[in-house]
Amino acid sequence: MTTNRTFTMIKPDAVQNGHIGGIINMITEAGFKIISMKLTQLTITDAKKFYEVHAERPFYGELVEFMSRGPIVAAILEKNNAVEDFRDLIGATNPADAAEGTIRKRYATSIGENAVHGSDSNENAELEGSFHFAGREQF
Ligand code: DAT
Ligand code: MG
Repeated sequence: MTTNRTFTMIKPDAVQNGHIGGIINMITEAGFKIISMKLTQLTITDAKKFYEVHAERPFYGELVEFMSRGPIVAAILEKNNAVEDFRDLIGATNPADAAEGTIRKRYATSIGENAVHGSDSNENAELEGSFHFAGREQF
């Protein structure tokens, strides 16, 4: 398992609002290298599985519906200390708490529709990335 990779999704709100370019620019300006990238869409089943850890939370149904409602950009990113540094770049889950200069501060509209996903561990980065990309699609 590599420890210098993370997985991200530009979520349906940000894609719909025309922020793909702005977000990719912030990611590359912060020193992340793009290893894999595609425009795709989660099925309801995919979204349920992806957020299974939140299945008992009151917002789970809304989250699954939101994440599957339109296209997303899925990507694997590489940088030293990628998981932690990317969490710093995206900012707090609730954009109201997100620091200046973070992606969520600039592009998220609410805690539920918060523009980007970032893996929370090396293990999840590997699982989430390999769900979307075959080995030959990882550059
Ligand atoms: P993060 O995406 O910062 O890792 P998380 O893993 O705790 O946050 O939650 C996953 C997603 O679930 C989050 O990006 C948006 C949604 N979510 C979390 N807490 C929520 C809440 N209190 N109300 C509505 N949606 C929420
Ligand atoms: Mg999370």
